Amino acid sequence: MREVDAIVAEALAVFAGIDDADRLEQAKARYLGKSGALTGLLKGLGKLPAVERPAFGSRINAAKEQLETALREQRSRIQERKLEASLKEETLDVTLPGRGLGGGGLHPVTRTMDRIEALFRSMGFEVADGPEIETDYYNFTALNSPENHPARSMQDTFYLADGKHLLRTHTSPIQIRYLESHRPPVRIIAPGRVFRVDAVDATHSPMFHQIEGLWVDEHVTFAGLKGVLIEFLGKFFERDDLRVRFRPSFFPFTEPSAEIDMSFGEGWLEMGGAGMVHPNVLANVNINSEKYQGFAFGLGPDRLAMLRYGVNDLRLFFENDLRFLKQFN
Ligand code: 2NM
Repeated sequence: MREVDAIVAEALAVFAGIDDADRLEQAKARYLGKSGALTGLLKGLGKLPAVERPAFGSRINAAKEQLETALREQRSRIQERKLEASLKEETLDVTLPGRGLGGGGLHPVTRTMDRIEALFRSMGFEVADGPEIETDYYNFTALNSPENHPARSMQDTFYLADGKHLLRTHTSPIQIRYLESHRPPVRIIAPGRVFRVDAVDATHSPMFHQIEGLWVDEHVTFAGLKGVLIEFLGKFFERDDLRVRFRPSFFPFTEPSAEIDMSFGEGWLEMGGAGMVHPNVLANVNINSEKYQGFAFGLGPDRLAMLRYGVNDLRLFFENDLRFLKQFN
């Protein structure tokens, strides 16, 4: 049997010479483990004369504690050295600026809508909003659309499965809702998404955008309508060679009605529709059409965006290919 002091001295020397955490635990097992050297001495305790046992036992316990303390110190020394080494090795300069996230940007149609809204605001129009899911009443009936009008067919309009709702086919329901809660003078634009059953090609999509305008007051005239639209188109396209033309047309909600055409240089482009609000529409929102008149118009922001940015295919706006969208920011 080896002397306790000799074992302790040996263990302390061994521990001090180890610089690896796993090997240190293995060394610990050799002295303090189940079949370790100190544990072996403790097992021999029973063979000693009874009077010597307490002193020997406490001597061994003191030795154990001494080794445990040495182990703790050596563990933290190993950890410290490891940290120092990795700090020396990994050069991390925390004072460098971060890489940052890629900057986002607004969609070209959103930018166009914002621009249109700003121009109409400068002419005294408020911006109104409303739901994309509508009822038959707000989308058609209140707008003087006859029960058998083809626009109401399943071929043209998306109906919800509940049989009560549809996806608005224009933003006019916003105007109706606004007129239910506001009295003239009313001067608003209603921008938003609209939905029609349409095959997708370079100029058609089942979802597109609209901005409708409405001005209701005493003495509102068709001449005023022409003035507002010519002013708007001139400011939007920033061109002094711009010509605007009003062609007779038909809409259930306006009378008279017109198509708005525009030209810079060759040919005419159809920009939207317009007209004087039909007396039946005013009656539906309890406005006396003997006293008040209104004009209304509808514009296609997707089309305006295509012309402004020189995009020849509407589908590019809704495919969300970043290679396309990144060019606008
Ligand atoms: C258009 C063309 C003509 C229109 C009518 C109304 C309302 F609600 F006042 F009756 N809002 N928008 C209108 C008129 C829309 O889009 C081509």
